[in-house]
Amino acid sequence: MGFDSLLLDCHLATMAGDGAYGEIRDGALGVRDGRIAWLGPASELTQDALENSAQVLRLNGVWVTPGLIDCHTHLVYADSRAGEFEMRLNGASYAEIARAGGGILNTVKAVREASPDELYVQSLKRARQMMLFGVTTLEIKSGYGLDLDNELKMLRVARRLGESLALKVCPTFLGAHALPPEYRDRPDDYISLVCSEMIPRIAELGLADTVDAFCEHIAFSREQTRRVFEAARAKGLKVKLHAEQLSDQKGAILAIEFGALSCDHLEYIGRDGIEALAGAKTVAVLLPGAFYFLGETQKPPVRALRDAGVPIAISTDCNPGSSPCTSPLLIMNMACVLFGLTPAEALAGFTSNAAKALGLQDELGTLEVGKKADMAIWDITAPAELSYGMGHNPCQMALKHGVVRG
Ligand code: DI6
Ligand code: FE
Repeated sequence: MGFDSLLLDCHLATMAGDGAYGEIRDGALGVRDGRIAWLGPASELTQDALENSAQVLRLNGVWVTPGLIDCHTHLVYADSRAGEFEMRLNGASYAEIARAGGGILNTVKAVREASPDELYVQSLKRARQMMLFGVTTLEIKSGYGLDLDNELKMLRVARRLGESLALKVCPTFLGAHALPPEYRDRPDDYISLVCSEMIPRIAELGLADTVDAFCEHIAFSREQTRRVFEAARAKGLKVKLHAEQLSDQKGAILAIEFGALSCDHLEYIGRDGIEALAGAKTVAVLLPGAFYFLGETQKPPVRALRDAGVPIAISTDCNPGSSPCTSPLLIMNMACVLFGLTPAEALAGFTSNAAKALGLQDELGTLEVGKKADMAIWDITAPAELSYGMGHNPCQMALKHGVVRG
């Protein structure tokens, strides 16, 4: 029996099995019903498969990887924050700008003023740029609305992106991202709103399956974060956390207590946090774009995480304030150069481990029989070239559920 699609004349970086990349040189891959039905050395293909496949893609010796998964983004937003970039280069810090009512709150103002269509059109451009880099799955957080209607508006825009593009969108509710101006000096009241109104409504509408929070001295405390997680758990939603980005709040330890999918940033995580991660299934998501863009000097403890066997994902953190970036490949390069990841770890960070960070490892993230046939095709001669290039894009095309994306 033939396949719906057969990829020939290519090398596969399966990101599963033996070797850093799970390489199969001179490989072939067959797709049936949107899933990988067979893969292996081309020499082992049957004559029947060669003759009876509906579509045969001859790829001229390029590399095939799992479609990239960007597991932490704030891609839905309005307007840029180039003005703050200038302020920072004139001496102001990110935290100072935030305390003065700028930063995240500037984007909150812009998002509140934007119509759903405006927000969609601006975000669509960024989603399309990501897709040009072989991204097939994208997490998108809310968190620039900070009231029920505007958080719902953001989550609906995220859903609309997933419906209109050949892209899987995983929506996350990040109501506890910053304190909105109308709740100034009343953070506990705002957290009550998040817990008793926003989370139940979003769960009821099915607009997000995961809840995130920003546990930081410029955002919310560990006790406030705990309340958010309890409300999420009560509605059967999963949790993850912006943890230890600017200081060690012991947020990761709390998140692990709630079975978090991931703890993200982690520049300031302590020994106790690493130990907690070591004993958990939680993924460490590193965001070198924010580290770079904010001129941070404290690096996340990559070696300790690696030695502890913690799965490491990486992500663009695409957002207007700390990482205005839509290139996963640039982030892979930064992860290697700035954090010391190997190119194979960087690719795992955008594939197999990114899938784990979203709880999608049974469906996505590696090239294995039975998984969804989401793939990116690269004009490179070795997988390390993906991390090696700076600001390049060798992506030739991507397939979503086995279908070549236009
Ligand atoms: N940490 C970040 O890096 C982003 N959010 C967060 O909690 C930044 C968001 C922004 O500055 O707009
Ligand atoms: Fe973030």
